[in-house]
Amino acid sequence: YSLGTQGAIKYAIYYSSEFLEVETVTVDPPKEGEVRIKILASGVCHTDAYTLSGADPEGIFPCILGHEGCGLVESIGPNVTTLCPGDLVIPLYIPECRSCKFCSSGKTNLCSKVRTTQGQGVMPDGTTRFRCGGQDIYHFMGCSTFSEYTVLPEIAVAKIRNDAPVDKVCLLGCGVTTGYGAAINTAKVAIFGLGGVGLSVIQGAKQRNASRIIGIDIDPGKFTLAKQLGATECINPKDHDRPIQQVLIDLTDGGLDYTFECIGNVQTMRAALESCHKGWGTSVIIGVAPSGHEISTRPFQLVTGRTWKGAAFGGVRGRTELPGLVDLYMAGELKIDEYVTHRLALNDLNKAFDYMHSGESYFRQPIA
Ligand code: NAD
Ligand code: AHE
Ligand code: ZN
Repeated sequence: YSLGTQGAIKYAIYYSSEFLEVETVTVDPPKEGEVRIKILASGVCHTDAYTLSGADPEGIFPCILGHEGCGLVESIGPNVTTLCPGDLVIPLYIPECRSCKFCSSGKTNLCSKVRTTQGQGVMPDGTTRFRCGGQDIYHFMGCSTFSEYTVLPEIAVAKIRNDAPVDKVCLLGCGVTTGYGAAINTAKVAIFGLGGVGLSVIQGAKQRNASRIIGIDIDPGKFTLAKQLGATECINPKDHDRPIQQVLIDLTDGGLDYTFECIGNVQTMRAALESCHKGWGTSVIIGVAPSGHEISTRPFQLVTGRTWKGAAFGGVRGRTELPGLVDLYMAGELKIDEYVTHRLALNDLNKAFDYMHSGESYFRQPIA
């Protein structure tokens, strides 16, 4: 490929009606404050499947899906000061502008600088950088990593060390960071759902010295790796004839300090809240529930001191904190290799979704 910045033709993939198709897409050069990235590897996340299903109110088509990638900066637009061609980077669906109300608050990672246009599938100037057959193609979650090239605002790109293996650290672009970052220093925790996100909560809890880490899943095939990564015990709700919250309350002398819902099911969200200890237990919603589904519980659960909250991207500020997570991985303190089950070429992307849906894939499939 020509790596010049003058509108080179790049190959990419975009969603068209019912399945993903590989198409030749023109990826425009980066404009002011933007960078063009050569994507080297990308994972497949359930949130891609959620949007592909048509259930995401923010799904705009045709678009290029993918938001869990890693690649090299290929070219930079005017006034980009923090990135250079050749930098190894991870695209961020939650940017970090360091100046908006949210970034300045120090209370959240939910930067608002480009959130409106990102949700509309376009760059901050309101236009798209992708075209195919004369038609505009939309961006997805500001990342569109199922493409050999993509364009992002500088504020939505985390620069990482150049010796990191791209087919592993791409998973820090979403699932691993989401779980690992959400864990906090606490004693007794339970994790509902032992996919890539839940397993990463387990790793985070272990690293923060949780005394008891209980993994919950209806698929006992998930228990071996969960224990290897730090779960002290695993429970299959199907093995019990009582609601899982009752099982957990009895097992933990009144309930957990923290619970994490990593499934995306409003029933297990309720169970996770109600498994918390009276007076101080906190439940964190991480799973993305289908559009239109709503959570409920008896208000008494909150009156009696439980807290219900949620987290996106593990509360992690990407530009500041992702380089440190890459260092942890390189030092062997954060496991990622264990999550990789398949390596597929971009042309086989539909197979990656099939593996994910069938459960054949434990976690995500980097697309080399
Ligand atoms: P996954 O499908 O790999 O894992 C989910 C696990 O839940 C599976 O092991 C499954 O067997 C188990 N499960 C299903 N129903 C269950 C039930 N009733 N009780 C117990 N276990 C049950 O998914 P994942 O990749 O780990 O992602 C989990 C969720 O997190 C998804 O909804 C995804 O969209 C969401 N997500 C959220 C964020 C965020 O920033 N908040 C980021 C990434 C992913
Ligand atoms: N558009 C969806 C929202 C889905 C959602 O909650 N996304 C998470 C990341 S999931 C990654 O796999 C997120 O970052 N949310 C914060 C934000 O600002 O979008 C819907 O249902 O409307
Ligand atoms: Zn994701």
